[in-house]
Amino acid sequence: MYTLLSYSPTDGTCDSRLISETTLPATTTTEVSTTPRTCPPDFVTLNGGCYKYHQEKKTWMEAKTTCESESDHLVALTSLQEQNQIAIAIYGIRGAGVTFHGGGNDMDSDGIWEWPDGQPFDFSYWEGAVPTGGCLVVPVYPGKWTTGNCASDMREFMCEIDM
Ligand SMILES: [Ca+2]
Repeated sequence: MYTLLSYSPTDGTCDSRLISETTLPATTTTEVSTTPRTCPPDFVTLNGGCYKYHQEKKTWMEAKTTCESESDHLVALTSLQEQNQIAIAIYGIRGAGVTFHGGGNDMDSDGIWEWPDGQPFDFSYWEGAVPTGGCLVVPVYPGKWTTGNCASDMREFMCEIDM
């Protein structure tokens, strides 16, 4: 016997039921789709990427865990276009003065910034010199990036699914 769990992020319900081994298919097939992936219903599509903004505040470390459980990672803003699209979108939702966690961090080596999806950190939008230590703080448009404490600063955050 197996327990089948299904969780619905839209209404928060969780359904579990036992299914018998005999109901499982004897063989599985993998279908290769030629149509583009689509974003899950609670994510928004922007320029080919999938994003979900969380207005509840968490530490960067907690936000990282949340994003990894429901998507790929905390948002990685790897171009000026992506940075501005996201910052303008959040300004539209939350208004001026809001900051949120982005995925950039230099935990492995102080001053060497990395994105959680492994993309090169060759675009940046720092307010001033490249900072040392901390986790990326993204302000709504048109603000520039700063850093905050990864373990204690509570902020809203954005998750991203790579497409
Ligand atoms: Ca990205």
